[in-house]
Amino acid sequence: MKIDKAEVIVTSPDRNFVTLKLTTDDGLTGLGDATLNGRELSVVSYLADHVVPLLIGRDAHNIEDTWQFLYRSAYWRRGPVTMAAIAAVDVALWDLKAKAAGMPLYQLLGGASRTGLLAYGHASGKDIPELFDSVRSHLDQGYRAIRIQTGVPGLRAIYGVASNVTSAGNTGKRYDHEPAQRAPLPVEEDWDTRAYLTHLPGVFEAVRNEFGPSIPLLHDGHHRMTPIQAAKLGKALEPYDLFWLEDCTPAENQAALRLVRQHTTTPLAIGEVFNTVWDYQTLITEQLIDYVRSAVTHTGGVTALKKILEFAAQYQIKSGMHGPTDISPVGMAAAMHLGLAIHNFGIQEYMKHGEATNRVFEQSFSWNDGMLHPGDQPGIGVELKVDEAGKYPYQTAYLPYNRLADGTVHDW
Ligand code: GCO
Ligand code: MG
Repeated sequence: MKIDKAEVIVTSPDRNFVTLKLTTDDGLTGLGDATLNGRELSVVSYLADHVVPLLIGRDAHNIEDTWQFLYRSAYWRRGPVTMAAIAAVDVALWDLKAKAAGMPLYQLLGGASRTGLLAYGHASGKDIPELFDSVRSHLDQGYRAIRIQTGVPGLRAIYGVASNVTSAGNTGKRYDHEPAQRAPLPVEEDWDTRAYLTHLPGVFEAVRNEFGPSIPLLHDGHHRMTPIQAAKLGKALEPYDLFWLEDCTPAENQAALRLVRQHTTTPLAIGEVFNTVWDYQTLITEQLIDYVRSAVTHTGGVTALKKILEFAAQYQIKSGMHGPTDISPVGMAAAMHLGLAIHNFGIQEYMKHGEATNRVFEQSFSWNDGMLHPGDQPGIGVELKVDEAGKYPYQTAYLPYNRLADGTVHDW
């Protein structure tokens, strides 16, 4: 099974997606997601200019060897662009191998360890009534676990708050800035950590009073706090029994989590911007986190993320794979197969893609009663409709960024 053709396909149905499509000499095709939100074209160039020429003629069965070859031979290791490119090759090869075997990918990863994957969705509102409507709409859609984000009094649009609650979760247009702003410059938002820390515990109190103690609730701090602020927030949220507090501090300083951990029993999730096991070394070995947030798409593919999650399992740390709409249906499918197979699955983030995206990517996963299942098609179960994809050319898009009241740029 030799690789005959490798194409990098860019399409922008609801937002930009980068997909690698491999075709073998026996006519099988495999897909991998290489979407790096807001920096998509760097991965396109990395793949098309530097990786595609290396793939032609290679044995598609040798996944581990290809992974090691792409990682080690480049000399310049790690980084989001490199690891997204390697991830795309890796997932496309797993898709091919599973198709060749006539099995869904999860079977090759050890078979199913569960019947389905608990998923969480994103509820948000500029104020509490709007947030409650959004929570209700997510419960109606079947979600059994819900992330809670709200506006903060005195601040304009902020991270994670949808502009149109009724459409959240089914159009792909979740927030004011989603899809990543299709504009030549990034949108500026404002931020005030003190106002946020004062406001948030009351929001969780209100949600628990309205919706009861049993529903798992999550929150994303999006890297905005210092370690001591994060420790304070974790402690303040303890009465509301969160499933997790995500990205409470900028994740590149692993040692910062020691301080947070000493002060709170609120479970911690980190890692959507990480790209190798080295980003987790201290966090895992010192048990400073409870959930690994890495996506297959940004962490070198199934091959690499499976190893990270097996390492984490030795420390009773579970998976909580990143799954916003900027992970394409190809990346989501790969995550579902991996999540079904590993022992230490925790939860899967799941935001529904828009209709145009679903027309471009034909999918076979199921969503029933708050649980995801990748389906039983051979491979990962996603096919790219090239004609549909061609209708949506790339559009310049940026994520927003934020500044404090005095104009200082803050963490995004
Ligand atoms: C999440 C994330 C996303 C990111 C986005 C950036 O927890 O889902 O924080 O909303 O902001 O993926 O590309
Ligand atoms: Mg996040």
